[in-house]
Amino acid sequence: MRILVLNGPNLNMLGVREPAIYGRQSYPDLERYICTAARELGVEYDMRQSNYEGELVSWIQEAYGIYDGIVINPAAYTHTSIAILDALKSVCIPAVEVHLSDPMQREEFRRISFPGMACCKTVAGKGFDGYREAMAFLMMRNIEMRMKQQ
Ligand code: CA2
Repeated sequence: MRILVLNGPNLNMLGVREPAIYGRQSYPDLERYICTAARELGVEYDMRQSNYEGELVSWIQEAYGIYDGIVINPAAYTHTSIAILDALKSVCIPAVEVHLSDPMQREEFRRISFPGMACCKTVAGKGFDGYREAMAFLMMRNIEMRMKQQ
């Protein structure tokens, strides 16, 4: 089971500003967290962050045939990016949307998620643990799909 973990714009700034919303932990802390969670779950993963919509789209396209699942926090592109929605739809890889905060409890403009429309699950407001929950969900889904195919 190989999972691609994608993070959108400004998430590399974690821990630098807005600790009340996103916590005090940094992006390298998130990388360590994902590494530990993946080892415990027994999944392989790659994790990438970009401030560019097109780069995220390209990584999603390149995931086709390589990864069994995508965990994506599109950050601000959540609320604007039909390009990321279309990319997720085009590769047909099971995807889970993750948000550190709960956008539904914040400003009105955060209440729509375009990429979320192509995801089989959304985990929001659980901080780093949301990524672990997303990976565990994809792992279980993968096992169930394989059992059905037998
Ligand atoms: O809660 C989330 O994970 C978000 O995806 C984070 C995005 C926001 O636009 C979404 O509505 C919800 C923002 C990521 C920016 O992260 C920062 C980190 C430190 C300082 C400032 C921003």
